Amino acid sequence: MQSTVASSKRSSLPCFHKLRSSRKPAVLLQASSAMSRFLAGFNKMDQQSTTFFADTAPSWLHLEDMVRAKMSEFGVNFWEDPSKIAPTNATSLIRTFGQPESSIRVKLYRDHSAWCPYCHKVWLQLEEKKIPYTIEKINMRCYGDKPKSFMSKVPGGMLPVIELDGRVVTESNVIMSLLEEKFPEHRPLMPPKGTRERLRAEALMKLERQFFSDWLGWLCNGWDDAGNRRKFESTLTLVSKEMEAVGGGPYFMGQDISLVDITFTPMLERAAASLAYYKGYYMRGQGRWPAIDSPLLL
Ligand SMILES: N[C@@H](CCC(=O)N[C@@H](CS)C(=O)NCC(=O)O)C(=O)O
Repeated sequence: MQSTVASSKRSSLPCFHKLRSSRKPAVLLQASSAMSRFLAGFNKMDQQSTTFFADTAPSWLHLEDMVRAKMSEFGVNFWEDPSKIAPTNATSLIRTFGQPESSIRVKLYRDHSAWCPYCHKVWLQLEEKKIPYTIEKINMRCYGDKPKSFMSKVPGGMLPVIELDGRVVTESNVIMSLLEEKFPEHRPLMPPKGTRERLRAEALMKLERQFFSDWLGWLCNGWDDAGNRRKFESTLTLVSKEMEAVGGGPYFMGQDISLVDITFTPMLERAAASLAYYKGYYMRGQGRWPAIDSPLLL
């Protein structure tokens, strides 16, 4: 097998050099010797049918080049201060967007594993608007009791929650409207009140609830599978058409991202994954809903 671990040049990346050590961990050595024994036996049994394969995973050096290319694409240095400057990731606990920490007014309580789609919406909004914030991760109930300090603030225990200037706010839609209202200088994500665009954006938010209900109506029910699937597909057709309705998209409101996209994205993403897993159904890539196939919706 071709080795893909580049060991000649020492990595300048923090942590990466540990992975490049030429010594394989014991578990890998055991696995590779078991594999040799297996292949030897396999070879003896049937010389003709032995299959060799190449390891096509990119080398560490190639991965490093890919990271560098992304850094210049985003215009940021991921290694400088990952939690503050780089694009967010599931381990970020503070996001300042280059502002002083003393300017942070928002604290987001979200679930540990980034499962909760409602937390995901608020998270996307904070990122898109570049509002500085800190994060406290709270476990979902299925992992046990939530911390007392959290329950004393939010007796219902539901996520997401934000603290804005120390005030506790629950319910994702309430939180999102409040963030729009309190941070108007940070990229507005809703059209102004009283406009036709605003009415359309509000109607699309209702369509998201319809999509959510038809997705779960199919996913979670064993009865009338064909009927529930048809209902889901007809709502998905509506969603896809709306995504292209203004100048062909790519966003619901046209060229710019809005709260409508932020509201739909966590649900579309989870619908695509869960239907593939539980129903063997591929929502994306059918060519039937071009907007849903868009690379913007990863
Ligand atoms: N209507 C609420 C729904 C939030 C919700 O359902 N949150 C779930 C997680 S997805 C939750 O906190 N469940 C409690 C738990 O499992 O710990 C909102 O929009 O914020």
